[in-house]
Amino acid sequence: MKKALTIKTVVGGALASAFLSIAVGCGGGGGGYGGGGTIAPPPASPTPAMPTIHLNLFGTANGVFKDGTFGDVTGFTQQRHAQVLGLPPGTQVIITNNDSVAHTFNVFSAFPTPGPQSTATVPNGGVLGVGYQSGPIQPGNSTGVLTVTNTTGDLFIICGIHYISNGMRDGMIVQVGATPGPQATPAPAPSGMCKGYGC
Ligand SMILES: [Cu+2]
Repeated sequence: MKKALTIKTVVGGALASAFLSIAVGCGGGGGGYGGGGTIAPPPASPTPAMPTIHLNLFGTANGVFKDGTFGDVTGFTQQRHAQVLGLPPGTQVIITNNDSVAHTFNVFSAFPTPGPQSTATVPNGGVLGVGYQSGPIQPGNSTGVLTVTNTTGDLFIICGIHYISNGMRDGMIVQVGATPGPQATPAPAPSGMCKGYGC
């Protein structure tokens, strides 16, 4: 108010009145420019997205990551390209198939002997731990919300459809504070030719 009144003495007239009304409109909070218009509300705090495991084997952005513990892993990521998964125990998570064909997510305590792998659905009580089997997840579909096992350690993941044919397998580290591992470096696709998830 004080500032606006000072302006009035200098400028005078209708213009000063406009300044004065702005100052009043702002509640006298220090004046300043840009007042009188719509005050933008603070941005809504973004809702943290639920951790998501993406299935992608045939998309060109997938790649193969060579991991010291799990060997060559491919087809699974929490980011863009193939990587070892890392999740804290008890985390709620979903698995989404971002690929163009169906995949499964089968969990073991060690990689199984390659053979005819199961595509059966074993919900395991909604616990993403040893014994869980998603059954075929169609392209674009997701599982319901799963809870990562409370048992810490390494889990071994395969796709029951592409384990033998394409080596579609991964590791999943369950530890407090665990985060996903380094990502594969896919062969660069010709400009504009990258297809599928992670491009
Ligand atoms: Cu698969």
